[in-house]
Amino acid sequence: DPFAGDPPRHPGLRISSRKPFNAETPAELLTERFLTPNELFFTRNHLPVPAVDPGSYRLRVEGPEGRVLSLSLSELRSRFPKHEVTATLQCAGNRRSEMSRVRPVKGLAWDIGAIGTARWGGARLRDVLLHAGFGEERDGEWHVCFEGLDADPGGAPYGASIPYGRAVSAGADVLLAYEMNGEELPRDHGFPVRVVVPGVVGARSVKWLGRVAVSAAESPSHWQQNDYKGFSPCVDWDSVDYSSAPAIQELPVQSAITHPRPGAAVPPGELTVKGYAWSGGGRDVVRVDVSLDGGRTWSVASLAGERAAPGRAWAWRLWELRAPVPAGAQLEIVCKAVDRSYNVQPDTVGPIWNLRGVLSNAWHRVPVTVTR
Ligand code: MTE
Ligand code: MO
Repeated sequence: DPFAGDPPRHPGLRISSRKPFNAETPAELLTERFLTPNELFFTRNHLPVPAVDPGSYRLRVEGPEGRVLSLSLSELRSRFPKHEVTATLQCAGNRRSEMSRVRPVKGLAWDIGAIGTARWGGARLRDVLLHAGFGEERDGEWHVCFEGLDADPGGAPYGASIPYGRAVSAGADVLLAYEMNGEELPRDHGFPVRVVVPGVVGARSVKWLGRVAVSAAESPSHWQQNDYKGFSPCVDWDSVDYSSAPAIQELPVQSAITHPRPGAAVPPGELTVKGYAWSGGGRDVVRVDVSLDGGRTWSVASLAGERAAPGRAWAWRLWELRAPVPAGAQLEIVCKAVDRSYNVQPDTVGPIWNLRGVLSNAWHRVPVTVTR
């Protein structure tokens, strides 16, 4: 069993597959805290968790003109300043189960919990690339490719890439992280070193990082080339051409209701609706609208937490709305967020349906009964 060496997991996680291990944070726990506790943070593994010995671990960074940098964990910690970033990671497939209710899709049946927020600590990728001999600018199109130490039975590692400009940008805050919420990275989240690309789909934040290379082409990995792309609802498995669509990087604006849960019965009086909202690319969420009647009338939710520096809003906003609800009412609670660029969420999921069930960000709708 290639998964026999996987680490133990918290029993509170909602499991969507055991081998490889995939599990999400239960919705009601998502907004209990601004920072998601490590043991409850969603886990998205495509392969067995590699056993990495921190003493012999080396990160291979391929510099210009064939020069290779090999960094031990202690060198990564001591040679580069530690930088900390609070960032939300979201899987491209978060909320896929709503999409598969329209028509079946291929992928894990995530509810709203394939998202979480942590305080990540590590070296800036920028500092490591500059140390390896790369410059701030590079003419032409370049990509920084990452390889994990996890590999499929044929030996192909998990891999992904991001554009060079994002990788070297000081403002993009891309990390080679060795800490998560003040602790060393847990094994499921990439011990000893992972990439964290704030504002970008989780798939590019490569865990168990083994190799960094700069290339004129995007990562040749299956997960960069033939997965994690969006398509029209008219595209099916016979007609799909993965080379025709760009790899997902920055994610669209997203929000969801964590409390109450669909189908719940709530007492009459004052109801507190809670949820999260986030947008990709560092665009801050400027407003969350909530409706209790399926979108006919709206109220503005209050956003908790601090506003981030412009263009660097990497973390979600938790929000809350208190409203009186009459005995016996049938509510359809809806939320929708607006980001700094005035991007909004689509009202229904049908028109954004796609065969892989990614980018599912329609208004979140939660039917609830008020008891008598
Ligand atoms: N990195 C490696 N090496 N292997 C993986 O399977 N999964 C990716 C990304 N990095 C993955 C990986 C995907 S699709 C997501 S959404 C995030 O890791 C999830 O990170 P987490 O498990 O720490 O939440
Ligand atoms: Mo993902």
